Amino acid sequence: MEKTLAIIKPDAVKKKAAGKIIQRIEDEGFTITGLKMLSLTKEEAEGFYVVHKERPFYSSLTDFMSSGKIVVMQLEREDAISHWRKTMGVTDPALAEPGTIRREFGFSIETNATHGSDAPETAAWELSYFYKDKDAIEKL
Ligand code: 3AN
Repeated sequence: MEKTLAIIKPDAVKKKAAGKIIQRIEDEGFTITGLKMLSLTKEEAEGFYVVHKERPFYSSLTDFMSSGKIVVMQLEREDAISHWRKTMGVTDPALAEPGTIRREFGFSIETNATHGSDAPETAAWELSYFYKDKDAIEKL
């Protein structure tokens, strides 16, 4: 079974959509094998999104991701990475297919309700960021 990291972002937690999103995850056949609610500091959000460091939205994105509680999950399923990304829809909720989580619960390209790893290497790194070795970021 493949593993991926899913995050319910602060916008979706604030609008009380976390329960519906978790239900959808289970309906899609994922097994939730890790789940926790936490708040990221600005520095932790910067560490998580370090690949976007040079992007113009890095500062705003990391402010947003440290603006409230998030729900972090480890999901398992066959093709978990691609299936979770398909279930979320594309980054911009306005362009996401009807029926996807971002279309239903996202508000903007930044406040788009959920996160999902995009490849096996990223999934391994992102899971370790939250579930094993938080200091891994310092090695980057
Ligand atoms: P995805 O999460 O769909 O893989 P990425 O990896 O390109 O998208 O971007 C990571 C996060 O950065 C997105 N989930 C979104 O919150 C934010 N983001 C992406 N593009 C923009 C943008 N043009 N303006 C503001 N925020 C953005």
